[in-house]
Amino acid sequence: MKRVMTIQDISCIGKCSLTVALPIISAMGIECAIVPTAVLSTHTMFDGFTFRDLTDDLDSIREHWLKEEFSFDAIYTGYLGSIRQIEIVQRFFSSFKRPDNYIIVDPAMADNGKMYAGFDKDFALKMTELSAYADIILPNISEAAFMLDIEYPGENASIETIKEMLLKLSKLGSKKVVITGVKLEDDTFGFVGYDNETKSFFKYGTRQIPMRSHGTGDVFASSFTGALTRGFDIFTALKIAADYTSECINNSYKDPNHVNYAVNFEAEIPYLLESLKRFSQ
Ligand code: PXL
Repeated sequence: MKRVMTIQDISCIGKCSLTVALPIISAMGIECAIVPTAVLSTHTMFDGFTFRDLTDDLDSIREHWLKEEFSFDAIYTGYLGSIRQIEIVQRFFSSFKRPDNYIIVDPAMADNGKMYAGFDKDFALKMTELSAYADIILPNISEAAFMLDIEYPGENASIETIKEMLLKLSKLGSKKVVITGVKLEDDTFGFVGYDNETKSFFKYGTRQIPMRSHGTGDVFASSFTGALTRGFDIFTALKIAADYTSECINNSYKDPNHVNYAVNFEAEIPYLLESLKRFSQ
């Protein structure tokens, strides 16, 4: 059985980070080893959330895993709480990177041009440093702008602007760069990427649904990590993730009782599993 390590927080209520990554990756038939970086009562969009920092536990988890000689087919990082945590994550990468496994960095730190609570420019620059170790990075438009320290071009940024950002991001060192949450020319909504090895752009869109929600980046990154680990090539894995994320948003859009802080990703897990079958034929 394949095994993925994911390093991010537990938001007890919020349907993001580990409460998204663990069920999605497990449902895809992959063992999901977790490194919880913090425990929050909710994600940071609620007022008054609690935050228990687990930074001091992280190196001992890493050292124990090294001693046990655990090995991972992918390492996927999401929301990290501090610069110190990013430094520890770099040590996880050095300890567990293999020539044949993937490092996926989702620099989860901003949306709609604004950083999440508690982050600043120095944090963004440290996240930029982390991305140099990654095989694939998955920023949204806001995160890409913060990583490059440029003005946020807005959610309706043109494809030309997105491509310029991709080229700049690719210079940071990761093999593939993918900007998510992009409105494409044909009125679809999806991702645009750049392959630093073949020097080519790629993109894919699904129908636009007039709803934005929290946690969709985590749904995308988790299902992408799962599909990649299941053996799909990078572009197919990105497509599987984009289709699934779009179904989750649509499910919530149609459901008058959906919670206002995340999408119904649980209800669409059967769709995701069907999609794995469909793409493997
Ligand atoms: O979905 C990204 C995310 C993860 N973890 C925490 C968050 C957010 C987004 O707000 O607050 C704690």
